[in-house]
Amino acid sequence: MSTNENQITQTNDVFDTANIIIAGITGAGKSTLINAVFGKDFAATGKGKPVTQEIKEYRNPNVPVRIWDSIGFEIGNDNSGVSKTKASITKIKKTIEEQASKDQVDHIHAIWYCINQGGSRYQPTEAEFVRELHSIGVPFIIVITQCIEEDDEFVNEINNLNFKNGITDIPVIEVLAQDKTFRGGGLIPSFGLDLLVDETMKMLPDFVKGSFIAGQQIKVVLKREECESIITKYEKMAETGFWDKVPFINMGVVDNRFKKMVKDIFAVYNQILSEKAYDDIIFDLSKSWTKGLFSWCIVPAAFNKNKDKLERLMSEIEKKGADGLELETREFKESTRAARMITYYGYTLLMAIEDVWKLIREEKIKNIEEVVIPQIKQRIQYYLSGRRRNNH
Ligand SMILES: Nc1nc2c(ncn2[C@@H]2O[C@H](COP(=O)(O)OP(=O)(O)OP(=O)(O)O)[C@@H](O)[C@H]2O)c(=O)[nH]1
Ligand SMILES: [Mg+2]
Repeated sequence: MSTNENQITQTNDVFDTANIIIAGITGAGKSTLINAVFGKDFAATGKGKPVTQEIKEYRNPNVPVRIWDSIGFEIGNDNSGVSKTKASITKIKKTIEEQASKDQVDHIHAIWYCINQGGSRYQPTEAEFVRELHSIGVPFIIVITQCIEEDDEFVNEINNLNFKNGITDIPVIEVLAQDKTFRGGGLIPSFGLDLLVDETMKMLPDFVKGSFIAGQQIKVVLKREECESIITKYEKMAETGFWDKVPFINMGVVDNRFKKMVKDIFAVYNQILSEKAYDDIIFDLSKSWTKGLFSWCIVPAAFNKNKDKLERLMSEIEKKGADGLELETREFKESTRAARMITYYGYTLLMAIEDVWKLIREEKIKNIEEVVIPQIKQRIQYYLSGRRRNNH
């Protein structure tokens, strides 16, 4: 059991990282963007003065991505007419060169250049800056940040200036990294991050694509929402008479619809497994039966015996997002019991997949049934065992 946990930690230690430079003037929203894409607290945010004059490298032991944030980045001339643009370019170039002199996994793999939609327009000096950096050959994306609306005119302006400079291959992506609230109570929900993730994926070298997928949180959130709606769908079906009696042995064998839920969840992760692999996973999920965990569904008297354990497990899952798992009433209808089981097993599977997914490399996904599934099965056992340690 604990070997598995060690394995997962070790896998993470040897992860190649996807390395990205984020450039853009103070207040553009770089830190906000980094945190939105790679997880909260990845970079410190705050209005005002740059913290240092140098480029700052962010690492996080749990995220296989490294970010170089160009703090103190400036364009234009200073009071005495000296080009700040040049100094900024020099700093960023230096970082790229330094990294390029190291291992391939240390190279800078992409540049996100941020421009605040509400700030100044795209100026020739800025276009010049972009041209200089783009010419180094590192994949380059312009991110229009803090967008309160889609502004085609602004996008065209950028494309036109770039075109004049002979650049036709820089994607321009409009993003609102964080919901924007207004004093009157209005709210614009964040948008565009999924597009930024997609565009970046297209441009990254293959060997760090897996790290980037694992590190970014956007598609994970999208995947989770999709899986939750799948679980809810099956839960609703169960509640409205999906089974005419609560199945008390292997649910997948009893009812193909349960297997279909498992298949649907894996499909969200772009995985189609062999029938045997689904059966194995369902068998593992059903092991909680033999431990008496769900025997109360059939024998209500067993409810009292297992109530504490069940409540603990259910509240654990509730924290992860499942709703309405109250165990107050002892007079569940069979359909309600079936629905609770669906939710419980659905979330157990989802949590196990998520744990493993964020730590695996792309080449391992290619070997899903031999390498990934055993790890997922071990995580299922871990969650079903009810012996959760507070180590993360
Ligand atoms: N609601 C909302 N606020 C944002 C967004 N992006 C930036 N902000 C706000 O704009 C301010 C500046 O954002 P930062 O992310 O700190 O900007 P930065 O580019 O990292 O700035 P420096 O670190 O000074 O270079 C902060 O108050 C953020 O909360 C966004 O997508 N949505
Ligand atoms: Mg910042």
